[in-house]
Amino acid sequence: QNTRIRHAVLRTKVTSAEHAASLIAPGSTIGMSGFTGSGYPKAVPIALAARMRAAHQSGTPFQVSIWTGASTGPELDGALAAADGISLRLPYNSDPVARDRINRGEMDYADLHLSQVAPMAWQGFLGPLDTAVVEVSGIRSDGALVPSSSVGNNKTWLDRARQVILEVNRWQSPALDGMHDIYYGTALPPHRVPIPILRPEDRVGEPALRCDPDKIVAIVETDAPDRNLPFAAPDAVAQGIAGHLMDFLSHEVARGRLPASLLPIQSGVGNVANAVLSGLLHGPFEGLTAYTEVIQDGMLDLLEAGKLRVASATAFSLSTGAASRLNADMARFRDRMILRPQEISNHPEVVRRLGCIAMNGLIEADIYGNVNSTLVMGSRMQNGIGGSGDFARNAFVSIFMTPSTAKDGTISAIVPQVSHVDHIAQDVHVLVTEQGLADLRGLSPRRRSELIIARCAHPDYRPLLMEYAERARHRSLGLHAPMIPGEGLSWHQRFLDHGSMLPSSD
Ligand code: 0RQ
Repeated sequence: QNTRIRHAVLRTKVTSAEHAASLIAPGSTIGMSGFTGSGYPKAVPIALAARMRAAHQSGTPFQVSIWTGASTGPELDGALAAADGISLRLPYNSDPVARDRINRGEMDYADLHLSQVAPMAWQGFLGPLDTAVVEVSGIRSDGALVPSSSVGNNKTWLDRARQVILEVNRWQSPALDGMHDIYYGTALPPHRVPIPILRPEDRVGEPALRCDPDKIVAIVETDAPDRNLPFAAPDAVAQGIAGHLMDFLSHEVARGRLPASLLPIQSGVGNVANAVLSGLLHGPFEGLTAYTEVIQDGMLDLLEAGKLRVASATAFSLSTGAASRLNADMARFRDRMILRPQEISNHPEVVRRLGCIAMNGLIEADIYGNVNSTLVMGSRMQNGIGGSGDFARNAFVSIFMTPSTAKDGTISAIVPQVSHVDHIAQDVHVLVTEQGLADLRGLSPRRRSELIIARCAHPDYRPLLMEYAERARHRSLGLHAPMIPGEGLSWHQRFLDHGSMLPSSD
């Protein structure tokens, strides 16, 4: 008795990963599940990569376009990129093998706002979607699909694809059933209506995904964990950033600009984000809520401690330990967590209505507060813009945070001019490093630059920035946002030429 596949006809479609992969044609476009290493297919992409390698050995080209939710795992992006099997990838990637290929110019990559991918697919200009390959945790007797540890763009892939391949992963907790909220009310203009989410806990859709059983051409059973990364305890720099942020939030509450339970938080992943969440764990705020992209270890801790009332997201992004803790206790957490499609978890309308406190990382910021989140030295893709733009533009308070230097101090995260802009100064309300916090709201560019240099820059770079700003004040064409065009990117050039943004002492 297969307890995960409870639909009799669909049970007859269970097959091997190799057979499922053989149904995918070269040159096709595939919508895969997966978001921040959760809920991505783990068997079919590997079998597809093997087919590609065999084809390449016999001199036959075999590449496909891959659309996902966000980052996946080595079994998907890693395997397909290593097989030179991806012609175009969208919308977000953190896989090192795929990243190298993107930066060597061997693979096209379209870096899109995560909330816009599904609407763009519906608009049609991305082209037709041939196949959906989606991991689910089970199939109900009526054929509805119970999502797994991420929802991402799965609803759209299942609706749009000509054929559907499912992976049913037994590793995922059966108690996930009932946690998700799949909203089917989206439409293209002129038929759009308001998204009826008024609070982070609102459920406005259905717990499972609809899919026409006739479109399902293969079902592969798996039993494999998500790409759960080991947990690194926050370092001193991350704790410093978290400390400044906690002071800022307390100050805002004291001034009556934020309620005592704050507003729904959105927080990225990684060392700094985890330190902030652990700051909240030990901080004074109670009855918190999250309207965010991912539920990471720190959020789970906050839920367990009763500090976080409810968390809405589109995916989990957990360490191995936290994933087993959650899987063992899913039924207890289920009512306080909601996973939604990413066009809803990141929807600008909802983010603006709820008044999220957005907290995102960055690569570099300039002295006026423009932020580069994606391109190292203006050209080397790190990951992608992800959901940072969805949240930053629409947040109640948009906070960007970073260590003040990178690569052992040879790079300043605060530069005269960013080498690429993802977030314009208007979308950056607060900038924070371990050095301090700059509240930029309502300030003119010149005042912003004074504050950013004084509060956020590393002491090794602060005098250089002050000196640049001073010279710009004398040589600039206009004095609204003083700049010296030929010098703005000279720090990046110095790093590329000499391996450091610091001027050499000889
Ligand atoms: O490199 O991996 O080689 O060590 O960039 O940097 O400091 O570990 O910080 O993990 O928070 O990532 C912007 C990339 C920051 C991330 C970014 C190098 C640094 C290191 C990572 P290594 P850190 P983080 C919410 C919204 C866009 C997506 C987003 C990101 C690596 O936050 O992808 O916000 N953001 N989504 O050494 C050269 C610089 C550098 C630099 C850092 N100035 N120059 N290298 N690095 N600054 C996401 C969710 O909710 C899921």
